[in-house]
This record gives sequence, C-alpha cells and structure tokens, in this order.
Amino acid sequence: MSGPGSARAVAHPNIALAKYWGKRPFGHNLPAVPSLSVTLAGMCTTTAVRFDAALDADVLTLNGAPAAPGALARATGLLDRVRAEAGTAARAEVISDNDFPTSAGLASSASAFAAMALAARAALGLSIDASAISDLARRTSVSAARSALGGFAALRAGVAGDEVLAAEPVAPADHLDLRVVVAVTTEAAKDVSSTKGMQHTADTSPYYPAWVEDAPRLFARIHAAVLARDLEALGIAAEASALRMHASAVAAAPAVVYWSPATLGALATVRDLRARGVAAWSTIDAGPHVKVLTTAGDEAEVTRALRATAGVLRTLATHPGPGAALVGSGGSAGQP
Ligand code: 2P0
Repeated sequence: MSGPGSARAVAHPNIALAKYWGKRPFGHNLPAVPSLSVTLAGMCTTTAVRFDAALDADVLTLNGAPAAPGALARATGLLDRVRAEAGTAARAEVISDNDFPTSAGLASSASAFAAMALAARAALGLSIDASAISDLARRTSVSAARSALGGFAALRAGVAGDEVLAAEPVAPADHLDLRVVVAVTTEAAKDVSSTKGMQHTADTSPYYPAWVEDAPRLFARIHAAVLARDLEALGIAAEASALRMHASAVAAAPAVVYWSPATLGALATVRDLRARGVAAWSTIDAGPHVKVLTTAGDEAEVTRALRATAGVLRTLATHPGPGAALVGSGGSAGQP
C-alpha cells in the first residue's frame, strides 16, 4: 500500500522500568502515575494505513486475519482523531503485522498503536513529530505513547485539565549497557487485559492509593539511575516498581493475579543470580512472563539460568532500540 493517502510505519514494543498502572478519573486516557520505559530492538510491528473515500467502513487486518470487534473499535477511535484533524471522512484500510508472537506477552498494543498513529498521520499529511505521534498513540493505549520514541522515554502522570500528553525522551538507546532477557512462561493469551486489570485495581484495591502515592518516588529514582548509567540502582528500583504494581493488583477484590508458579520460579532464579554476583533484576507486566534486566557480559549466564528454571518455556534476547519510523520515506518519529 503506497501512494497518496497511504503510509507504512514500524514501531517496537517497550518495557516499562517504572510501571504505569491506573488512569486518572477525568477521561482522555491519562495515566495516574508517571512511567519510564525502554523501547526494544529485535521485534517490530509493521502497519500500513490507506485512506480511501470509496470504503464504507474501516477495515483492520491483524497478522493476516480480520481483527476482533474490540480491536477494530480502538483503531477506529485513533483514525477518527486523525480524520477530524485532517478534515476528511474517508475510511481506512489498516494492515498490521507483528514479527514476534503476539502471545509472547510482550506489549503488542504499544508497538501496534505507535505504528498506526505514525502511519495514519503520515498518510493524511499531518505533522509526524514525535510528540504528535506519542500523544495520538497514548489516547488509545498509554504504553504506546512510549513506543513512539526510541531508547529511554518517560511519560508524566496526567493532571486535571490535560488533554494533550506525550512521552519525552530521557536517553538514547546506546546510553546504557542494558540487555533484557524475557523468560516466556506460557504461549496462552492473558485472561484479564491490562485495561480491565488496572481499572479493577483502582476500583477495589485498598493498596491502590498507596501505589499512586509511591510511584512518583520510584519514577524519580529510576529516572536518575538511567541518567547516571547506574544499572544496579536502576534494577533495584525497577524490580520494586513491578512488584509494587503487582501487589496493588493482588490486593484487589477479587484479586488480579497475573503470576504463575513459573513466574515465582524465575523471580527466585534472579535472586539467586544476584547472590552469585550476576547483574540481574526482574520486571513483570500484566502477564506471567519475567523480563530480566542485565548487562551484555552477564546475558548468557542469565539466559542459562532462566532456561533451567521449571516452567520457563524459552527465552527471548532484546536490547534498547529505535522509535517509530516510516518505512520507505526515511521519516522518523523518535530518536534512534
Ligand atoms: C506499562 N502496562 O507501563 C504497564 C505495566 C502493563 C503493566 O501499560 O488501557 O495497554 O491501553 O492504556 O497501555 C499495559 O497497559 O493500557 C501497560 P491502556 P496499556 O507498560
């Protein structure tokens, strides 16, 4: 798909070091806490968008199959914003493909909506600066705001009156000697989506207010550790961010538990690695997989130990990567 009214973009998943969990109660999909992530190389979503006045409705194809109604509705929400800004009513054909298994538990919605935001704005000739792409992606999926940018990116919490909110660069991908080893613990899709899990946590967990109160302090530690290239301080605070996020969810009623026995096994493996002097810190998103922060020098040791952990099916090796970029035109929304 190319030509007037069409564009193609790629974007990569990201992993939050300072987690986002919970929205502000005043609309516009604003996060309740600040988050800081690293965009990952090696996996990508490629999304082509073609606006066509002859179409009756938006059409979304995901990994070669028609998208489920919920996914199509989210895409149409994003496309409606772009249409309103560009002054067109033309519907769009969107074709999106991941080069990594969607079931691997790496945030596919982050790369998907970052790529879609860039391709849709480029297709209609709107500005494609990183803030515009990040803000548009954030309105559909908060974590996607961060995948618009490469390397380390931060997104502040929303405040009353906000409508525009975009991620901001913290440091480029090569700033820190960081490797991320993903311990894949299931091939199944998760039972409770992030959107539902965080809303239920906010509605019912007595620990949610504590999470919202504490998260900015952890964010500040993580931000400072990235700038200082202090991987140990970063790892300690990132692990705490993930565990405190999950603690707030586990305390919901009924509990939101994303972990499996293999999750606990991998957490124990990481603690054992640290006790042996290996650089290794865990982070966990809304699923049972454990993502381990380490260095290039310790990556092989971490991988060996995770593969020997009961319930770990396989591992994926990743490292900091680039932001969303147009394919074929050389345009880029984020820093490398
Ligand atoms: C994050 N997660 O910071 C956190 C940590 C999952 C756990 O952002 O409702 O798909 O679309 O804004 O961004 C996943 O939630 O949620 C997520 P919505 P999103 O990466």
